[in-house]
Amino acid sequence: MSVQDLLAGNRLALARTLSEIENESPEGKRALNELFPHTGQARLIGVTGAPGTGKSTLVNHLAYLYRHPLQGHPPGDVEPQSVGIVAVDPSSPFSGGAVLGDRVRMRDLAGDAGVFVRSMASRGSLGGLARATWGLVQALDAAGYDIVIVETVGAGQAEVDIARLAHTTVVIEAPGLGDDIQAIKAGILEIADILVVNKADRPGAENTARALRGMLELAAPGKRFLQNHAQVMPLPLPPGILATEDNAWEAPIVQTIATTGTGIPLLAEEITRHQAYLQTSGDLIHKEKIRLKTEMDDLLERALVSRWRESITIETYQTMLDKLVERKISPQQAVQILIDGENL
Ligand SMILES: Nc1nc2c(ncn2[C@@H]2O[C@H](COP(=O)(O)OP(=O)(O)OP(=O)(O)O)[C@@H](O)[C@H]2O)c(=O)[nH]1
Ligand SMILES: [Mg+2]
Repeated sequence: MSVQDLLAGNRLALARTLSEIENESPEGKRALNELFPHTGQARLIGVTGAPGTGKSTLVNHLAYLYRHPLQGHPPGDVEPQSVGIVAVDPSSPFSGGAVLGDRVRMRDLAGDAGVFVRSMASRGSLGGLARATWGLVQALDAAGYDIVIVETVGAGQAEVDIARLAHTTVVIEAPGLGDDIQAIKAGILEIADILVVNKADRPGAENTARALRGMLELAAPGKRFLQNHAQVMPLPLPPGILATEDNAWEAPIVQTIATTGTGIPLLAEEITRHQAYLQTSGDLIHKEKIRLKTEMDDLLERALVSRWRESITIETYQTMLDKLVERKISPQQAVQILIDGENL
């Protein structure tokens, strides 16, 4: 079972490699190196939102639509697209029996060779989760899935980071959760390329949509910035494209009923429109650069910390901690000494 098998479309090889990547094993790391030149082809869609807003149900319908394009008519996709799904979904994993039994569509997807679903329990550090998700997405991309969808529970910065892996980020709200305000707090609106008000069959959907529209209008018009942590990068436009408010992407608001599939073709249409926008505006190249920079920086930080750890003994570290507690040195001085490797 090798990377070659994975590239040739062997599902078992893919499943095993995904486990190695998730465990950050040496085999997993090796596989990622070998797979990397084969990545960069898939369309990456992030779906995030508060718990229970209907993300999994919606992702299923969306995947179903990509598999059966003639029924739902997403523009541009006449051929069925293969779909890889990563669900970072601790509360209701895709593989869970109850969830599977719940949904007809899901059973339809289960037997489909053009669909690969991987759910990942949230464990360990959140940074580790983002890193593992990145790896899984790269493997599915290299395995040739046309579309890779990542579902995360939008709760904090780590989820925002995970969502940032995507070319198109879909943020899901539902009426009556009172989470439109929370969404702002979590910085989630900032990352939304498309906003969905799911559970449009429930009362209050109109109000939620209206509240979101109000918030979007309050936000700076003409979003010409890609946010990367605290750093904001202005986007130099490719030649021939003028930075006017006309060609800036404005996040549309789509109302859906994920349980019946209502509104999903419209959502697919908006996703296609956003991805066309990324191509023509030059944002795709910038997103790609920022994505790769984020990953490299993260790995660099980890590598430097572990290299540093190897360079000092636990005794040195402990002594420094003792001095700190005794208030003989300040935390800044401690760090200085530990990094410079000065004798104590
Ligand atoms: N009425 C109604 N219920 C919905 C709709 N979409 C999803 N649900 C229900 O909402 C519940 C949660 O749906 P999920 O798809 O599991 O939501 P989720 O956002 O993936 O949940 P977590 O992964 O646990 O955060 C399920 O009982 C769904 O059947 C909808 O459009 N209308
Ligand atoms: Mg879910």
